[in-house]
Amino acid sequence: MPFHSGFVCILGRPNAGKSTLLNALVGEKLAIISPKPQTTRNRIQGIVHVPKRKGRDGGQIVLIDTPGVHKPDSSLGRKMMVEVREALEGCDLVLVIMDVTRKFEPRDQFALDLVKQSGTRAFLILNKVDRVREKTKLLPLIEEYRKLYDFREVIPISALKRDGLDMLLEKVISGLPAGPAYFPEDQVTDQPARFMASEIIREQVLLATDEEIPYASTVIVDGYEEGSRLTRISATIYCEREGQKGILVGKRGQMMKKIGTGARLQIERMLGTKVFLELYVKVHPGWRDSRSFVEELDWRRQLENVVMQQSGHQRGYNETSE
Ligand SMILES: Nc1nc2c(ncn2[C@@H]2O[C@H](COP(=O)(O)OP(=O)(O)O)[C@@H](O)[C@H]2O)c(=O)[nH]1
Ligand SMILES: [Mg+2]
Repeated sequence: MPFHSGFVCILGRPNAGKSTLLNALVGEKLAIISPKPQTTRNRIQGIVHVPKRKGRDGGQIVLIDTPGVHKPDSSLGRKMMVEVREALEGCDLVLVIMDVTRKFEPRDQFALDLVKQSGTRAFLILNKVDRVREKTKLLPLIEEYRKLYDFREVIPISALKRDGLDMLLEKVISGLPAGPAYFPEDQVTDQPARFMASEIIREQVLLATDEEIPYASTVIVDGYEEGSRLTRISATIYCEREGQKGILVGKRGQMMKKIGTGARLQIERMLGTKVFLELYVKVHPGWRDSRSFVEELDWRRQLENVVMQQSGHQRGYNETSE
């Protein structure tokens, strides 16, 4: 039996459950989750190793979680949509995920249009079926969606309760071409631990704050020293206004303490070491509209810069040694 592999992109509007599905299929928490829309800001690659079973081929799915499809109104929003388009490019299959507790809206059409433009094969994933008591209610919904796009499969699931995921994996694997394993068996993501730490801190900010703060906040890890027993991390939470900073710091630093403790425990679990976490809060007015700052937040870009600096350094050395 052949080994199947390929790139599979999860697409859908904000809050449909894309990141919950990625984490459930990979079996590890790679993407942060919150009830607030636009939690995911960059594309996240998770690797699902599917063992061969009776009646099912084995394979490797490189799953790509994306920011929610929306009409952007800031540099950050535009960058998020670039991430969506880059994820769609060159993937073998798209999982269009819809929240069955919500009505079809123009925003959903926008997601479908993106798939149409890409011309990629797509499955329709109806998520949150745990919230629907009578499953027969799904039938008219399925009919309606089938008219909108020629989906190869329609699969009802609950990402949260892990219902229907075996069926989904089976269909995805058989929908992928025969191919090699792209990643070693013990690897579940390509995200650097340093970036995942900043996301874990951002998740604590999202969970602990309300109104504008979740959207106006971002996190950059400034220092990261991993040891065998202790990892030292210093990070800055950026917000847009003094008032937001006041709330993030809290009375006598209470809020900072809450965010810091919550994040530290999770980072310790991820790394398997003790963590010493130092947090700062800074105001950066209008950062969401600063293209250069938004680019700075992109870990792929950060890595490129490191490589460029290193090769620049190398050139300098060669020139003087000649
Ligand atoms: N009831 C229910 N809630 C879900 C399910 N999947 C996701 N959620 C919730 O929906 C919210 C958004 O989930 P998230 O994965 O961050 O959505 P994303 O914006 O599409 O990545 C969170 O509060 C999740 O707990 C599901 O299958 N059932
Ligand atoms: Mg998400």
